[in-house]
Amino acid sequence: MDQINKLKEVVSKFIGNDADLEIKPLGKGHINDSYRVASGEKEYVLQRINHHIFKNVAQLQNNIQRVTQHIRKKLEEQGVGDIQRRVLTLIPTLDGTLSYQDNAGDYWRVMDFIKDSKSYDVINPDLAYRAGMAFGDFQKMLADLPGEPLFETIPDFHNMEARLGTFREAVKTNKAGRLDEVAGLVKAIEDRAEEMCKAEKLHREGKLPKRINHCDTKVNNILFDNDDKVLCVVDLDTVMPGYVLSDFGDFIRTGANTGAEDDKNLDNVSVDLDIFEAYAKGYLKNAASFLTDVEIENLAFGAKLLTYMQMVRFFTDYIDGDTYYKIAYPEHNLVRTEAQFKLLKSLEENFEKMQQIVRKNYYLCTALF
Ligand code: GN1
Ligand code: MG
Repeated sequence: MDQINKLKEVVSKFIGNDADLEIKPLGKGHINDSYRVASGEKEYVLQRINHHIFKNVAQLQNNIQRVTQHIRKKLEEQGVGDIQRRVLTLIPTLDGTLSYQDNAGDYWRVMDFIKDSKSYDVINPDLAYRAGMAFGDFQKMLADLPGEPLFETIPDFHNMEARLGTFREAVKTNKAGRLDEVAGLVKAIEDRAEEMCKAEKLHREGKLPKRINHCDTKVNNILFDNDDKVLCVVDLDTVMPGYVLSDFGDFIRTGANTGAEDDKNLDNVSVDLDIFEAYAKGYLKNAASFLTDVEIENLAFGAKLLTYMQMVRFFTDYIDGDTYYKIAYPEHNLVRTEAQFKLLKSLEENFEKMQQIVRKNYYLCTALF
């Protein structure tokens, strides 16, 4: 069966048969495969869930259902209009399950497509301010999610100690025989390893809490409407307990980078402090009321940590022979590693300035309480 017919058959498990379905590839995620599906006036997103990475699809989908239903309830209570564009809606299969497994063993899900929406890979301070408010609000809305803790869809996902453990294993094994050319990067990672495990240490000492985090706050995971107002936060696969500094940091890593995540020209890559400040201001506006002093003091550190963590993850995948991230060309993971390293150095150079920006904006917010 050709691919389109295969996709049509999958869609039929969710919405029944429609001979005139239109299906097109969508987005640029590194993990799942996404498609935009049109059935008459109705539009959907179809995704093949990467179950090599998300090993328990039922629990993953259950997390997303709980999170989106809780947010929907909050929005209804606040009297917000246009709710179908303000939070994701999962479409169950005709049998009532939240995902469908095909004969090949692949897992699929369908969501409503959010109409008249767009995302950005490059933003300005005004959009960053809005995105900051949106992620602050997201954490705030989920702070009182009832029931048991969310399932960890990828165990130790943002745990730096665990990531370094995997990295050191990869270095030891040198599976793809690529280590010789990249010894400088191994040293750069080891030189910073102790500092970067600070969050895990603070957590063990009872000084840094885990809250419900998005864990993939890339700039393009926020949808805006045609007037650039935030509609909603998407890509909820990794919503799970984590440190707020890590959500803060991942946005800065992607949204406040003057270059691309995989920029080949390292001169393009540095931190944009105007975007940093705008995001911090928006985020603190909604989050300052529930954050502890230790969390505030470590937000700017989060930007360094998440950039370092991404450098370690891309580099580990390069050393392993590219088994995790989708790549567009053979050196892609190495190029990504170098680009993250360049950003990390820029964040290190600007660290004191970032600390001052966070402190100033926190002070301004709390003065209003
Ligand atoms: C992956 O596929 P995407 O772009 O949503 C990854 C993130 C990384 C990101 C790097 C489950 O996210 O953690 O930060 O690539 N997601 C997973 O661009 O590993
Ligand atoms: Mg993702």
